[in-house]
Amino acid sequence: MAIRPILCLPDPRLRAASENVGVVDDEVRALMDDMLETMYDAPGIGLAAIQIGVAKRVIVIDLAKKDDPPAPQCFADPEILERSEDASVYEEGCLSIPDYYEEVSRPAKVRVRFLDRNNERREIEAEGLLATCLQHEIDHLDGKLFIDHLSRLKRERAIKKFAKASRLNEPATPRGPEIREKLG
Ligand code: GNR
Ligand code: NI
Repeated sequence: MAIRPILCLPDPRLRAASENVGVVDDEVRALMDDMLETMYDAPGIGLAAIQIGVAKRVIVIDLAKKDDPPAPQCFADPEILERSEDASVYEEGCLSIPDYYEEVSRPAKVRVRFLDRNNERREIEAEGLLATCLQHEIDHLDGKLFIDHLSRLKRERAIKKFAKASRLNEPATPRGPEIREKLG
């Protein structure tokens, strides 16, 4: 098990589409374990493999409250089979977009087919935070981020904030460290 670095905006890998795994074997299980450890360390309630740079359709989620025992859930090759007409709004955040939170409206319920940690094909009907989290994570597998659901103005503000931060940290820029400090 290992905690792996989480990629942040504007890393282009976050925009890549991930590939199906087909079968949940020991290698995929090891990936799920690293993802859970990374997610708990962050901490977050969900993580998609691409957030640690692995372009495979694997997601982990744990919605247990702080003082309750852990309740890890692993999903490989998830597919949304059905979405409800009614929407629900949650304030979302993303470990790949640190310190940025906005309300997002999504279908309130989804039916999802997936392979579990034991490679068993399963189907769940999710609602509430699980429905939102599954959709947020499945978006990651398609290179989509929660800011893509916001107005263009809000999305561009968020992107701009991170573009600036990454320019200032870019070692290849001609700016010296003393100027970087002033700008930071
Ligand atoms: O930790 C997370 N919290 C969260 C809150 C509301 C909706 C979705 C999420 S997922 C996020 C972790 C993350 O970035 N997963 O991709
Ligand atoms: Ni996210």
